[in-house]
Amino acid sequence: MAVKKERITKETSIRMSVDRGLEPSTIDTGVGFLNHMLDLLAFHGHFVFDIKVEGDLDVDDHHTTEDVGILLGQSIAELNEDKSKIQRYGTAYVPMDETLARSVVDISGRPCLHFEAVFSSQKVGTFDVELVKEFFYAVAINSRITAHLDLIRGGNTHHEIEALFKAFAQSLRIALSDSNVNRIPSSKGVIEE
Ligand SMILES: [Mn+2]
Repeated sequence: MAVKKERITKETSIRMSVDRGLEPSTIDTGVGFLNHMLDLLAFHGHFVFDIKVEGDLDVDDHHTTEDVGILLGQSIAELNEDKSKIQRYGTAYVPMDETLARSVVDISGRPCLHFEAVFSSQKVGTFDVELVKEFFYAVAINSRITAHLDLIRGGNTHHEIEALFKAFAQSLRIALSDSNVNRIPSSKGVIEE
């Protein structure tokens, strides 16, 4: 069942639908590079996104990027995956040519982001590279997922960011995939919602 959300503030108006699946996504944030990264995230994470944003891009890309992260995190949290069926942990290393990124996630119910990436430049096209951390922070906190993202080897900045998004997507897909064990993957017997 798709999670549908709307969020309207003085900075952004966002309409978003998030589902699991392999169908193509429809993404229009008004920020080309962010569209590209969200498309990768959906594709490699086995998500279907329908996202439409009207943001204050005359200021910069900050509010749009952060608010999409907030709503995406909330939506992922509300997908209501059956916790007794999921792997819970996911690890992925993803190379993008000369660059290498790693993402390790825990569907823990305990929001936490460790983000370590020294990017080779501050802009990709018109996109502020510092917004990558803001995006992942918003997703992790609002989805209540623990995520450790590391850029292990850098090079081209577009590649660096793309590798991080693909690694995060892969790790999330693994963590949400079927464990084939009908048991909550916690010795405590419960994963906080
Ligand atoms: Mn690319």
